[in-house]
Amino acid sequence: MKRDNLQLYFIMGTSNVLIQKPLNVLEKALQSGITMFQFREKGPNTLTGQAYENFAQECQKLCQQYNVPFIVNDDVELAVKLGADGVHIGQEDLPVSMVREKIGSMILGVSVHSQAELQTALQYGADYVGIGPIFATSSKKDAKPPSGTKFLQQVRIQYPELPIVAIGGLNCSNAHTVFKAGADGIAVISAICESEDISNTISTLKSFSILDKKIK
Ligand code: TZP
Ligand code: MG
Repeated sequence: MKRDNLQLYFIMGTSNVLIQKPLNVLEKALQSGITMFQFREKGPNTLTGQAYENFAQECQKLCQQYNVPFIVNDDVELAVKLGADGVHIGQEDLPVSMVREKIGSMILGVSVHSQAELQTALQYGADYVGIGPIFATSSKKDAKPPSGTKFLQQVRIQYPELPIVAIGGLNCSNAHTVFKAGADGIAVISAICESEDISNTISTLKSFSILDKKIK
């Protein structure tokens, strides 16, 4: 994967979308220029069984149409079964080494909150790391307290080339702070799922990235 893929990383499951249809939100986000997608079916009233798998497959199909990597949160078996582009795991999931063994050369993203977690992720071949929650979030019930940008800044200085995505409470008003701190991109749920104008939200969020500044 390229660092550029992380520029605007959209994460969604059915529980994140209240008014519209989740697949419509995903399609609009793809049309508007998200650069990576994570299927994260968690929280209240989530799909299970065949409905869960079908929904994942529909999301994957849409991502393929727009040539955007389709990443599965936590569920390594599903990722392998569907032939996803990658998997994203947190610290409560299977160990990084074991996931790498199961997924071969697929993209592997790992959420890290400390040097120790970062070192383990890198040792076992994480392709990118997620750092956060930077700000308070209401999209993850068991989220750690907001960390601010300090750890992110440290990791960027330590590893100038490491693909890093920032997550947690990011929106059009604060996304500039994490790009400034060295993130390659931002991962968002509510900023897109709750937007009344997805296309405008996405172009604003992307405008803070150096990638968009270069072509302006
Ligand atoms: N991991 C850390 S914060 C978070 C996840 C999955 C939720 C991000 O959602 P939002 O709505 O962009 O704050
Ligand atoms: Mg997880």
